[in-house]
Amino acid sequence: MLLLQFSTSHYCRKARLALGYKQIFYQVENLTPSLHILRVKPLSGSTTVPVLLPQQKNCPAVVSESSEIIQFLEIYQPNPPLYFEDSAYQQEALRLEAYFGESIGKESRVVYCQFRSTDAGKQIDPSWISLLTIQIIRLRYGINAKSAERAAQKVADAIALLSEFWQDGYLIGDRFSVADLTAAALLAPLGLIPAYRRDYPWLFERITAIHQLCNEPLPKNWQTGLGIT
Ligand SMILES: N[C@@H](CCC(=O)N[C@@H](CS)C(=O)NCC(=O)O)C(=O)O
Repeated sequence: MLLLQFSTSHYCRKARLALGYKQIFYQVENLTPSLHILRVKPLSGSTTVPVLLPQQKNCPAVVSESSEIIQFLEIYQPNPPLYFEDSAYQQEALRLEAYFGESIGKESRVVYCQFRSTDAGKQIDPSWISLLTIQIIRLRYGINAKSAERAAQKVADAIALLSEFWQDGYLIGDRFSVADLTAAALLAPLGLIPAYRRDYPWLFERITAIHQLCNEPLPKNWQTGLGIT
C-alpha cells in the first residue's frame, strides 16, 4: 500500500496510526503542500491528504479521507479491530471520530500553527521550508491570534472530555478504538507546545502510549515540548 501524505499532517498521522495498529506494511510518498494538488486531485478529485493507494487485487484503487481509509482498513484487515460489533458502541465511536477528526482536528491545527509563528514556536524547526509551510497553512486556513484564541477554547473542551475517560480507561467500552486513535492523532501536535505539556501531562503520556501501541513514532521534536532541545 502507498500512503500519499504530508509528513507533518495530523490527519496523515491518523491514517498511519491505523495502518500501524493493524500491522499492515505500507510505504509513504511525501508531498509538498500546494504542489500536492497535481498528484492528488487527478486521483481522488479532492485536494486533501491522506490518500491511500491500496495497490492490491480486489481493493479500490484510491481511498481518500482518513475516516474512509480506516473504514477500508477495517474491511481489508478486521483484526485487531478499531470498530465495535455492538451498534450503540459503534455509533458512538463514529460520532467521537467525527468530533475529534473534523472539529477538534481543525482547531488543534489553528492552535499549533499560531504557536509555530511565535519566536518560541519557530525554534521547533527554524528551516525556511518549515516556516514557509506554516505561513502557507496560516493563509490557507485564515489563522491569526483571534481565531487561535477561539480554537484554544474548543481544544480545552475536548481535553476536558478526554480527562473523564483517558486517565484510566478508553473513550468507549473497555478497549482501544477508532475514537481513541483519532483523539491521539489530532491532538498530537499540541505536544510540541510547552504550555500544553505542562498543563496536561497525562494527555501526552496517553498519546505517547497510543503511538507505541500503533508502532508509530512520536512527532519530530516531541522533546522540545518539554523544553528539552
Ligand atoms: N477530512 C480530511 C481532512 C484532511 C486535511 O485537512 N488534510 C490537510 C492536511 S492536514 C490537507 O490536505 N490540506 C491541503 C488542502 O486543503 O489543500 C481527512 O480526515 O482526511
